[in-house]
Amino acid sequence: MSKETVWHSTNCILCSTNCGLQVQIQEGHLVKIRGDKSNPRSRGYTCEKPAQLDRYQNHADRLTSPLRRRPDGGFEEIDWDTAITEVSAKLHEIRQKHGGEKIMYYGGGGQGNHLGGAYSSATRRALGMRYQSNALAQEKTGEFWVERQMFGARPEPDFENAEVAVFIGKNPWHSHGFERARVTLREISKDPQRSMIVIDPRRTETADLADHFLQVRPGTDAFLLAAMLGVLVQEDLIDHDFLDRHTSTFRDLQPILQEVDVAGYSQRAGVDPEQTRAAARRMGRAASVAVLEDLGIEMAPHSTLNSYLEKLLYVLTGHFGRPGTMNVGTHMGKLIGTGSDNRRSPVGGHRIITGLIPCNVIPDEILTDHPNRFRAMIIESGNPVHSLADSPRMRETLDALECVVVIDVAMTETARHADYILPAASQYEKTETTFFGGGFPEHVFQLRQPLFDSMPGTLTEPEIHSRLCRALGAYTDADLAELKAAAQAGPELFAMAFSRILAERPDLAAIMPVVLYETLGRTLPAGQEGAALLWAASQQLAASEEEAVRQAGLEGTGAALGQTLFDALLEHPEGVVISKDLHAVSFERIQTEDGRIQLLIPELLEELQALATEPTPGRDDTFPFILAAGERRSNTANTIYRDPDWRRKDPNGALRISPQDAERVGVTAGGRVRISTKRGALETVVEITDTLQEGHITLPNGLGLDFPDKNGGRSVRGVPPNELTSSEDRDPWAGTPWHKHVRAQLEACD
Ligand SMILES: Nc1nc2c(c(=O)[nH]1)N[C@H]1C(S)=C(S)[C@@H](COP(=O)(O)OP(=O)(O)OC[C@H]3O[C@@H](n4cnc5c(=O)[nH]c(N)nc54)[C@H](O)[C@@H]3O)O[C@H]1N2
Ligand SMILES: Nc1nc2c(c(=O)[nH]1)N[C@H]1C(S)=C(S)[C@@H](COP(=O)(O)OP(=O)(O)OC[C@H]3O[C@@H](n4cnc5c(=O)[nH]c(N)nc54)[C@H](O)[C@@H]3O)O[C@H]1N2
Ligand code: SF4
Ligand SMILES: [Mo]
Repeated sequence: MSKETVWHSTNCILCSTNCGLQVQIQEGHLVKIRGDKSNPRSRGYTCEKPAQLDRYQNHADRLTSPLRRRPDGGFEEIDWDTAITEVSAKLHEIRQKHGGEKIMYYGGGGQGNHLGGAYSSATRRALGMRYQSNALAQEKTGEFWVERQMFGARPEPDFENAEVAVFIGKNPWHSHGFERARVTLREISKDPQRSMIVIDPRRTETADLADHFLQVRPGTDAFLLAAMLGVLVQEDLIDHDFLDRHTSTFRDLQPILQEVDVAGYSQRAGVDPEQTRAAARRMGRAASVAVLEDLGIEMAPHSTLNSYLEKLLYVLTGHFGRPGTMNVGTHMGKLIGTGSDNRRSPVGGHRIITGLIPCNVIPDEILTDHPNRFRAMIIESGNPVHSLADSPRMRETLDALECVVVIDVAMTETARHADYILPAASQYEKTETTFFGGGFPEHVFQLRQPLFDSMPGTLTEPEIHSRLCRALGAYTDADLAELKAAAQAGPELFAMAFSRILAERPDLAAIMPVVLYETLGRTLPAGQEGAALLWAASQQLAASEEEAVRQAGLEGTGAALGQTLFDALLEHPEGVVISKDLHAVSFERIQTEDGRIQLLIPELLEELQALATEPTPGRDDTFPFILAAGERRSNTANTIYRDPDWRRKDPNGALRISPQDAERVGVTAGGRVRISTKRGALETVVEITDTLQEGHITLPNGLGLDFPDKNGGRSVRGVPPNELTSSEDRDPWAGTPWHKHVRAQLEACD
């Protein structure tokens, strides 16, 4: 077979579902792309977006040399030795002057690349860094905070087997968030025995398939969810037996929900109370319910409270620990940044959740003369200037730092503000993986193999971090000599030497990923050295979940089982079932103090009770519209595709508006409007749609990237949403932004 017709297994990196792909490659290009039927999780499924993945792999703004900022503001190419020497010297100097904790880490992985972030922990330890953040701290930290208190774990929905599927502020038709989303949505929609409940202000593609579509008024979900809980309690649709066995404080929660004014709260949310009742009854009477919340409630007022109420919905009805409900799976390694943490941010004292500083307060932690302010940042696989609230202020923030180091594959809006840019090999040029949820009861894990050699001038993140650690003096060849020899001698000897040496040498334990890379990694096939870290993750999973791993058909005990698992990952780039659970194990994985689900979060109960007296917002004549700034559409993929030509339909990412509003503003389809908020103003084209309610307008996410155009210059197509958002509009508990609820004004342009 000639090389051109070989199908290679890999996966899609455009969203956290990470569907398996098969691709054919030719001269550095991805030329054919299809779903991978041998991937045990996605089983051949894909959406329309990966067809264009060659635009990620090859484009005009790929970085191919380390760059250093010149005094005049431009960049100059430097060689890697110079880059590593200067970056490590500069960061070391900042550590000497201000302390390592004044260097902040941002990013560490996007939708498909988490090995870089895992390896960066070595560099962070070598520099004495203590603080980090990433995009999760502008969406999921409120939910994490709630889950940690209620379960000490992160339950995941089983829609494939659910009788009732509930989506709250989530449009899985476009954004996915679970495997084979469209297949499952269609199946539920077609089956008269099953139902779908969608809570969304816009009649989305998912809402069109729903049996119960609650078209909530933007930002009022807390009222609607409280009303649904009210129905459950007031009509006694509660699973008392479940609550008796797995919780202990329902009697304290019950009177609060008993008092909820179901009709009043529904009306406040713009929903007919009978619809609220019907949806709650459907949940209460179903044999199985699975629920998924997402940005529509996480990036809106009461965001953390919303997450709490959403979880109460399925707990009070006992939909946990069974097929078709919510379950707790195994984990391979840790999702980046999920360290347990009660710390506060060093300047503003903001709550740090799962180890992450809220994204929205990063500028406040830097743009100040407070002695604890951050002085430098390493930004890896993240584009905060574009993706975090208030882009103008993010630019000012980066410019205020003494040193910004960016590790990315592309010249991004963020990289433009760096002092040093270190170009990374792309996700198809190195071994890579993701630690996003792998499924339940079967957990599928996929370790991709490189499809291409690294683009000349680039290095993989494991190599970059290893070189930085060496330059910082964190290890020498002599330190690693014994482990290197053990790695050559075979897996058993390596496993023994590794445990012994890391126990004796805390300095090496601190940079464990790099130690593995330089020892075990060097014995792996070329391009796969970075997989070495998964050896440790495999050993850890085999030790902590031996039964579940063996149930997946992997053989051995102790370190031998870990080795079998690791070998399976290397041998099966299409993905491997790494553990298989019985549903009841979900209860054992609850990690609260008494092992029961905690129903009470006092701070949030106070916020819930305060809804009763929350004033209805008055009309805002300056900014009468509610803008959802960042909607997932079939042609958005965060900022992973930078080349705007990948969008054939709706190339400019139109602003969506209802027919009534369009008429009032005086704009017709394809016409232009000026959209302004308290933060900024920009012009864009409009799309008129009856899926939106009056007063609600939406802009896509990921638009407005700076890219070379056909005239040899550079241009920006579409609206970069965060030119319009403000960092102070955020949740009081988790600091998550209210991007779905930006007050705005529109004027027609001629
Ligand atoms: N096509 C595509 N898919 C993606 C991505 C992408 O860029 N493009 N990005 C991925 C990422 S990083 C994420 S986090 C997920 C996000 O996935 P989603 O959260 O599903 O995406 P959004 O479209 O941002 O928001 C979801 C819904 O919230 C609704 N909404 C707005 N305001 C409110 C409100 O006040 N209440 C309620 N109940 N709903 C509201 C919107 O109408 C929208 O339908 O998508 C992932 N998948
Ligand atoms: N207003 C508004 N803002 C939003 C949202 C919204 O709905 N509204 N959505 C938010 C959400 S949910 C998210 S998740 C964020 C996403 O925003 P970010 O986390 O900032 O980033 P991504 O666009 O996913 O891309 C991450 C970066 O990784 C780089 N990259 C790709 N592959 C590699 C690699 O192999 N190595 C390295 N080192 N870099 C690589 C890409 O070039 C890109 O710069 O945006 C958020 N911003
Ligand atoms: S659902 Fe997500 S991972 Fe799957 S093909 Fe579409 S964009 Fe890629
Ligand atoms: Mo996200």
